[in-house]
Amino acid sequence: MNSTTHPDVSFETKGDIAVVTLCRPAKRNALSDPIIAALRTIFETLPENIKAAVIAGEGEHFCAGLDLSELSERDAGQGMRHSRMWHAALEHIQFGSVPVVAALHGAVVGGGLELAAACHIRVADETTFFALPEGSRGIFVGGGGSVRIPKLIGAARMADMMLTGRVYDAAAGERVGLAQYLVPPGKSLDHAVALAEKIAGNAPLTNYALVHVLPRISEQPADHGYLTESLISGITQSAPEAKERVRAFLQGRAEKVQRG
Ligand code: 1HE
Repeated sequence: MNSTTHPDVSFETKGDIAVVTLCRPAKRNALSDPIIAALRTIFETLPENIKAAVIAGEGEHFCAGLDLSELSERDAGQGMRHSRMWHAALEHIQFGSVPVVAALHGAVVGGGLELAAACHIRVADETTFFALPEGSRGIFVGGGGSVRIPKLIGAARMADMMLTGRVYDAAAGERVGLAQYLVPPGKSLDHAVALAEKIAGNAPLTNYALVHVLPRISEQPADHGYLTESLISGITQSAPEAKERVRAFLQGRAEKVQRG
């Protein structure tokens, strides 16, 4: 299947994996309002057979952030509503029906980093660089970056990126937590798809718990978190699929944990 909701975003499926690609390379995949709307629609309406998704970018760069050419005419109220529109779209990625892997290369800057931060796993190739140039443009993040990025790297590093224009290369980005995987140039999409295929093989309830419950637990006070954990733990292990998976291991039919 191959369909699009906007010419600057492509949607393809590979079995039970969806691959969503920003296709505006001439503008470095700058995120226009129609692209944000298309991402929302895609993640809000993923077909039921899709078990995991990948977001990638066409051309030399993953994404140059907000389309700055759309910024000039907004007043304060419109600016706030615009930011809320990004929030709603990226919520459908972070808290949608499946885990999402970002395949990064080249520029992952501004709103591009905010988009990547809404995904569950980030794979960077060695050409990747991360920056938050909003500071030098006289603006602030508006796509949820101030909530999500400190959770990856801490508020101090995010403030440094915005105050000083500091750019993290791929290796430094992986070291501080902007990406969880670092792969050779040109390999991030393949690696992301391979991870998505692995994720798609998990029990659906476990994936649901990781997308919807883990981030909530991490925001709860510890005693609430332990209680929520016990509830989701009981629910996941009661599923027939979990019982069969444990039985398969005990009978020597399941994959073992391998040394990394
Ligand atoms: C753009 C954008 C954009 C490129 N909006 N048009 N983001 C930024 O401040 C990053 C701005 N972009 C850059 O710093 C560079 O473009 C890159 C490092 C990403 C790539 O450099 P390069 O040399 O490969 O490309 P280029 O020549 O700078 O750009 C090619 C074209 O893309 C050019 O247009 P052209 O018509 O002159 O060919 C650029 O103007 C255009 N372009 N980036 C619009 N961002 C929810 S709040 C989020 C807040 C933000 O994200 S603020 C934006 C942060």
